[in-house]
Amino acid sequence: MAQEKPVVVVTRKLPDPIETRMMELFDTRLNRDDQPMTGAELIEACRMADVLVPTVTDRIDKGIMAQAGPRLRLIASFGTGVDHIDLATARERGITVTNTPGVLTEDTADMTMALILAVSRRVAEGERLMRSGEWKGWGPTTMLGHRIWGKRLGILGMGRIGQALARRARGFGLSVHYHNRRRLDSATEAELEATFWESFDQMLAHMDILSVNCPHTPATYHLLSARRLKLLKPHAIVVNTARGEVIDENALTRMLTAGEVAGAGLDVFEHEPAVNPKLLNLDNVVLLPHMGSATIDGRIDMGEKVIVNIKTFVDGHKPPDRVIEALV
Ligand code: 8YV
Repeated sequence: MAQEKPVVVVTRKLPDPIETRMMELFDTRLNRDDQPMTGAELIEACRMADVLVPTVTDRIDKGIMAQAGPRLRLIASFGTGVDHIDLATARERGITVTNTPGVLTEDTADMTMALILAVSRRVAEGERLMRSGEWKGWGPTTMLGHRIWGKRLGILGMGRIGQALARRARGFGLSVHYHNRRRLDSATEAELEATFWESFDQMLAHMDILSVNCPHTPATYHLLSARRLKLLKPHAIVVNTARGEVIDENALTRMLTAGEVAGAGLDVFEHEPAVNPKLLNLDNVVLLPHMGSATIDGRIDMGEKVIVNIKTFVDGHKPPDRVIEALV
């Protein structure tokens, strides 16, 4: 790899300045029409590439990696979550994996706050009413939502995004509660004025708003199971800008339909791009197409991180955003 430029296969269309820079630096193969790759195309990409740049829409599982060529040494994922990559197999096969942490934090926290407001204050419903042409004018008891000031927000997963959400939430008068594998250090906890709940179950039973901000791992799959969703108060709302798999989507849909959960703001889904069709008919639900981090600024920052990770790797150094280091 020292003399020749490494072959870098990018699975989706990235912002123009990123693609231009990648073309200058590497022997880059772009996906100009942005069609997600089929399994066969991904296998072909893994065979020919020194470096693969996938996104959340590419499932790089054991089967795909088993057919990778010997030259594939780095998977420089364009995104923070790495649940679409079989990390154990990558490690066994000597493939380093990197991601793009940190640069999506503020945008995703903004979108989480937007969903909390949209669900509580019926923003999407009001907008639909205006566009339907059915609005009959102001009324003292029409379109009433719920005040968020003074309510309790429970954050599941107090990493970068959870903490950025907590900072925003305080400005909106919410009291911040959280459950996390590890408790924050006392200085951060004090700065965020956040209350730690060791028991997720107990936290659920006391919250008005629950926000999911943890990654999807085997340990967090369906963490919000039917049993746990039942612990929520009936007036509680659930917001998810992390990964659909953390919530049992069918159970949540049933409970929203039955009025056992008051509302939900969902940016992510268990089987993307499929969405439980029953959700589409519910007025108390705001649905977004996985756009929590979708700002041009964020996408360029992500692309720059991908470039730094590849460049340091091909120059023989340790890339900064290693999720795993290869075993061999
Ligand atoms: C990204 C995300 O847009 O980075 C993540 O983990 O969920 C998204 O915000 C997507 O993953 C890009 O691959």
